[in-house]
Amino acid sequence: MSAQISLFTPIKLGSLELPNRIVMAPMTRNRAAEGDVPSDLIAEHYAQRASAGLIITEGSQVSQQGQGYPATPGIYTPQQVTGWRKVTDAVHAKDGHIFIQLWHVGRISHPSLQPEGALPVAPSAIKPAGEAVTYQGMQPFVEPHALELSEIPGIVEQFRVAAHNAKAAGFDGVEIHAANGYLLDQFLRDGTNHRDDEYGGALENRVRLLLEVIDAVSEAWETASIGVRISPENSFNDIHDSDPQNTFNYVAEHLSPLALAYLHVVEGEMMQGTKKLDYRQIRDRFSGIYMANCGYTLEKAQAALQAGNVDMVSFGALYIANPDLVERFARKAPLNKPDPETYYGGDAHGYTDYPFLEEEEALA
Ligand code: 8OZ
Repeated sequence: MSAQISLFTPIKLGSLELPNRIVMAPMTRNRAAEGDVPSDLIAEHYAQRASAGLIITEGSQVSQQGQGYPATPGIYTPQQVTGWRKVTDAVHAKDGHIFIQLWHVGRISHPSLQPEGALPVAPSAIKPAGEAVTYQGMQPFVEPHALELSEIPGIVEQFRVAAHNAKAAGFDGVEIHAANGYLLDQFLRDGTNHRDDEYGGALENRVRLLLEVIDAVSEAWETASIGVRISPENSFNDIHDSDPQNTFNYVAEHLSPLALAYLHVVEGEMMQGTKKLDYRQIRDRFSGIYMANCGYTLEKAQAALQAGNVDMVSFGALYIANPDLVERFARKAPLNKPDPETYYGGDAHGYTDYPFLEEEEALA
């Protein structure tokens, strides 16, 4: 009998030996303390989920300019690094593994969140449809400032410094957020990138900033500890590409030689859960670990692994409500239902108070 690969088959990720292929997906929860510092509550939340093969933190802005929502934790001040150190210590104390997601939102911000009320930055001066989430409530997006060629090294520098900070904070690796309509994705997709310099137009140019960021991050981390997240067809944050299959086949092909930790792919429309592209084409162009996300269940994940379509699977909403998702999957136990009312902001309720299976059994 040939052993079938399953979610419970260990996997080597760079120098890490992960006990399973179940990943906690990065999720914004807006619970950082004053100064956008990760708190003890955040440390408890992640430590509760340490049995995941890998935890990827919520997006952590690489600068104040990179912030687009209230109370998201940063990775650019000494206090934030100290806060994240508590998180990594708490996860490591439970034998978990944790990467931090490095995030710059680009145009998905608002002057009220920016240093000195400045305009958010983007590849081109194209205003997103919709509203920004601010401390004063929802406010219409503004037309962003199109980055001058001379300003682009400053963006790369923000990621370089953040990568060093992530090392000081004790993470096992970093994930570069190039998905979901944020800055790096705004460069990749032609709906938001109308530049006519070496960062726009041809695919070779649109992928340039991502490659420069990876290069800068690899000053602090070997590439085997750097993951990249993309979302080829996700329209969240009013983004689109005229030829997503070709664009992201190209991205996968050009990331492949870098020997990254993994390529993390949001397969489909994040909010609707629909899927149109052929993700096998992307997977086949990337020689490293392919991590899939978007609407996977235990059954779908096992089938995708066995078909050879994926190597690891990340779970979002299921991880909000089930700190012991690994055990629940292993025992095919019932799952707690997440409450969308407590996703963004608030306190321990809906964050660290979802029950573990053993607590439920003790009460039964
Ligand atoms: C939902 C709400 C706020 C942020 C992403 C960081 O989509 C996010 C995000 C999602 O990557």
